[in-house]
Amino acid sequence: MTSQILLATNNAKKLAELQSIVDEAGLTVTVVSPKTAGAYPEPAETEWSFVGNALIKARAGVAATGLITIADDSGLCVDALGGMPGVRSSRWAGPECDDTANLELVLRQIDDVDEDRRTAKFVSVVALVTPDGAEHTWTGEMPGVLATAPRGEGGFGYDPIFVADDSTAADDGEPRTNAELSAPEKNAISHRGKAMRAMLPTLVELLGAR
Ligand code: ITT
Repeated sequence: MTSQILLATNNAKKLAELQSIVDEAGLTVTVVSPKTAGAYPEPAETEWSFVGNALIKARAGVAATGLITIADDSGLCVDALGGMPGVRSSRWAGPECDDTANLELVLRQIDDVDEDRRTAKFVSVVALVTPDGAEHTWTGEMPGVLATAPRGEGGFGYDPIFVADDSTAADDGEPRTNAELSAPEKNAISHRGKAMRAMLPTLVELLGAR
């Protein structure tokens, strides 16, 4: 029997990333989104930690659907900005702003920062909450540096300005941003890929026990 789990995200790009990681692991599980599970009010992300916000999202999903629920809270932590935007990543340029406005603001804020100090990391916390109230979290990180201008069309969010330490250069030797990687290349080294893969054994165990 195929089990259903909920991925509590309204970010379509994130959903696709999470879905492909579950698929790659060969799990016989149908992953549903809040849209298909029956929309419920999006909870406010009121915590100042990735763990706190990931748990808020996963708990809301379980409460609304009764399904085992996975949620991700993630963001970009820039060393020269004291670790911000961090949990504020999706709203850095204001509540109504889009990915382009957010990344342009970060670029302006570190305009005068020397190349060797433009270090940053993506962080993802994946939370899994079960209908009987068990809660688990896993953290993944992707260190890298910030480019001086956006490059590439793939990914989402801050991907066009982020060059991961584990990314391989293009054929001409130029470093590639996350937005210049294929989806499988990004998943293999990403913060969310790492956290999700760490979560899979627990998911397998839970589904096996049902
Ligand atoms: P949900 O809360 O519905 O999952 P969201 O996009 O609002 O969707 P977050 O609150 O976790 O998700 O905010 C994550 C933000 O961090 C996201 O909007 C991007 O700006 C940034 N971010 C996270 N992971 C990223 C990635 O892999 N590539 C680029 N930017 C990323």
